[in-house]
Amino acid sequence: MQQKTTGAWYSVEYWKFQIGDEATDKYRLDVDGYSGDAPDGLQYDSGLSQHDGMMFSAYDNDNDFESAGANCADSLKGGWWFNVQYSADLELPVLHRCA
Ligand SMILES: [Ca+2]
Ligand SMILES: [Ca+2]
Repeated sequence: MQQKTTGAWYSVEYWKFQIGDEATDKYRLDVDGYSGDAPDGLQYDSGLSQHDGMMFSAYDNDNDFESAGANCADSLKGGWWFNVQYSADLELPVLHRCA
């Protein structure tokens, strides 16, 4: 990935990157391992920003863990393996409010 402000390139490699099926697993993300010079945005922490193990959410398919009922994919205008209130992406450490 390329950082917008500096133009510098960074990379990340996972030794496991697996997506579950739609019918029974809602495209659940399973990543393991990490190496590279970009932040590990998918396994950022073990709490609210953890994407590993999450199901995929879209604007019309709320599979996140946000308990108040908000749909992270709808409020943030994009599909992702959202967790609870905050969400990291591959360009971490930017954190987004979900609801
Ligand atoms: Ca995993
Ligand atoms: Ca939700």
